[in-house]
Amino acid sequence: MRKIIDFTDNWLFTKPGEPQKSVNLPHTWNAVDGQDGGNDYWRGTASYTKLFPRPALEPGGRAVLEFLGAAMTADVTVNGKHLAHHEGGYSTFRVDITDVLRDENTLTVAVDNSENDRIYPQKADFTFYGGLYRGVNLICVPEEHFELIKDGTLGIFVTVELSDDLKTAAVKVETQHNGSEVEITLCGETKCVKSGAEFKLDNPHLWDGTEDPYLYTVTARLPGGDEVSTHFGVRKIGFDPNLGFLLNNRPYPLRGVSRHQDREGLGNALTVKEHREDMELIREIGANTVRLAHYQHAQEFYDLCDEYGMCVWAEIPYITHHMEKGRQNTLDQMRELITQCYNHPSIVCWGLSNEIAVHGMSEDLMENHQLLNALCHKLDPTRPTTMAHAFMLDQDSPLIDVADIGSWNLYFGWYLGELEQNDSFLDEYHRKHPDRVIGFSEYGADANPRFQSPRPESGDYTESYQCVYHEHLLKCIEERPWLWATHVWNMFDFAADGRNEGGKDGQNQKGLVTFDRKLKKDAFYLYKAAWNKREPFIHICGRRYADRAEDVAEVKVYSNLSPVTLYEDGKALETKDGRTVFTFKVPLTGEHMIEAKAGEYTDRITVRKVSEFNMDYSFSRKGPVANWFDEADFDSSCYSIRDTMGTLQGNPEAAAIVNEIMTKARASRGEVAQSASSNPALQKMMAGMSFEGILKKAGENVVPAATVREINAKLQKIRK
Ligand code: GCB
Repeated sequence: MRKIIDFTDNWLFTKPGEPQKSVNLPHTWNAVDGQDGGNDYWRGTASYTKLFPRPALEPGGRAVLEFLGAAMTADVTVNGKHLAHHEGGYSTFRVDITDVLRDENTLTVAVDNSENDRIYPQKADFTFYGGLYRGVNLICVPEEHFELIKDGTLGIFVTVELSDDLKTAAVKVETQHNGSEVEITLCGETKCVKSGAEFKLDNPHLWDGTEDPYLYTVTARLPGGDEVSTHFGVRKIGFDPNLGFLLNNRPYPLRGVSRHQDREGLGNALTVKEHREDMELIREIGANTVRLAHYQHAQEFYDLCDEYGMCVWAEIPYITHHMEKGRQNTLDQMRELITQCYNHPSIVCWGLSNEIAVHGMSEDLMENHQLLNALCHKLDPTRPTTMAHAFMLDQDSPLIDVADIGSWNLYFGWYLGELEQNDSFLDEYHRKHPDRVIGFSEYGADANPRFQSPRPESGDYTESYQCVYHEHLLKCIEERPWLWATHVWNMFDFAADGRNEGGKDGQNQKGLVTFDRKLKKDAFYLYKAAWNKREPFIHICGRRYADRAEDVAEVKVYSNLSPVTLYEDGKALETKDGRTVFTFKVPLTGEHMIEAKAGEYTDRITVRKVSEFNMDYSFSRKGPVANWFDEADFDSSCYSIRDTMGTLQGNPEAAAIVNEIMTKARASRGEVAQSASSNPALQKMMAGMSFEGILKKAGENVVPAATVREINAKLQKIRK
């Protein structure tokens, strides 16, 4: 019999310069400083020590320690003997300690998250927590047992081949063990074989996404009593340049979110409770896919994805910056990811890398990708490989062809450019590469729910702009069913120690839900209205925006119902038919109760008319920027600041005016403007931006309003 002893409690934790303390797992030493951009978090080597008695073993039995996640590097010592060194903070690894056991044992794990040039990730927009942050077990197995050590394997692999008509499935079960035969049982049928068996299922119950994620269980048993089991799903996945993703032969556009695993106050040291809560929120929004970024997540989470029918993009942390010395580590992390996650029906692809070419291409980088890609195909011929590309990557780059399918991270309308450029980028790319399977792996905008605006602008960190942004992006993805998957960046705010912006230190606030999971931002309800078909609801946006200086306020309602009626102080203002987003104009005079109703569902907020904009709502504490050119009417037969850079550059006279001001602006700001000259993708992106947008982003300090007026007056004199 296999015995699993939980090693959660009673560890002695030693961090240099601090008194020893006792801790329980899961544990990270960066639970607090990892989310505080003001103080750099601690990266170094700390150790965990645990005393334990000799476990009872059958004659010839083995005792194996299981580490579910040690970030980022671990050295395992038992009774003074160094037994293992493991690199990579996100995968399971196991260490056989049988030969050094005594009656009383001392286990020490030195865990290191310090900077180096070999182990991924080293440069990325998230905190690299250190610690034994998942859990540790001692597994005791009989002499004859399933493999435990090799790449953290479970010792059982299931591969399903489903016939084209979905009527029959061949289920191949392979096992790894040191015995001479094994009994494999599936659906009441037991086969006694050397290591692998094939079962046939007629009319199998399919694993069919969120609607019906049916799971089968297969068990393997050795005569000596060791036993393993795994669940699996019977499903067919397909990827088509025009139809997008197919599940069980039908188009099934994957629409969902990305998830980082950490949480406020806990860092990455989570329990099943937190994983379940995250899954509940992802289910509430109605997503059918999760990108588990940017590394291997806890097995519990992949299990939840299997259980609830989420299709998963799984990846390793080969991100942002290619390291010449990191090749072996990418291969190791990928081998472990695939070995440990192979049986999860939820996983539909393996992500090789994320925005890896942003610091430039090299032969070594290409070779690294080719090796990774070949490794994935060797270990798993059933799933395609993918990559997440930054928009700056040359669309003809040979890197794109390495993976089977691809995906773009686009932030037009947030970091750069106009919202519409997301649409045009994807359309042009699709047109130019009709044979490529294209996804949209990241898009998002930061929002601190404290900040609100009647005039939302890109870069203002308001909850209001996040809504404007996602309303556009939702439409963009709805109109493009050929996108095999789309993932909002991100479902949850997460720790990014390098950041200090938008009123919070050390956080990326692109989440639809806050870092503590307590507040669902308005944009959460936008997606819920579009995607959640199970739970009728209605939501009024702007509940944190109580003081309003406008005479007539815009009130937006998100709902999966229609029609929606808006009431002010009990009086019906208007009823609207529609889908997802319902926008109303509400006159304000004092304090008002605003109520929205659809059938029996209702939501209400209170707003107050105030004379001046409440500066607490503004991150910059300047209030919403009212530019004269927002309201102005320009002669459209002549050039104006409203034209795109590309249009303006097309006329030599207009170009001269624009270039003069851009040269000046470049001197004070504009990394983008500078690098644009050498990067065609950036040049193209700039050409699609309106001059007005660029001037707004540059701000008053760089180009004063009077100068903008002057430039515009000059442009308006040039006929198109
Ligand atoms: C990206 C990265 C992701 C960042 C995100 C952002 O492209 O892949 O790791 O967090 O952008 O918010 O800037």
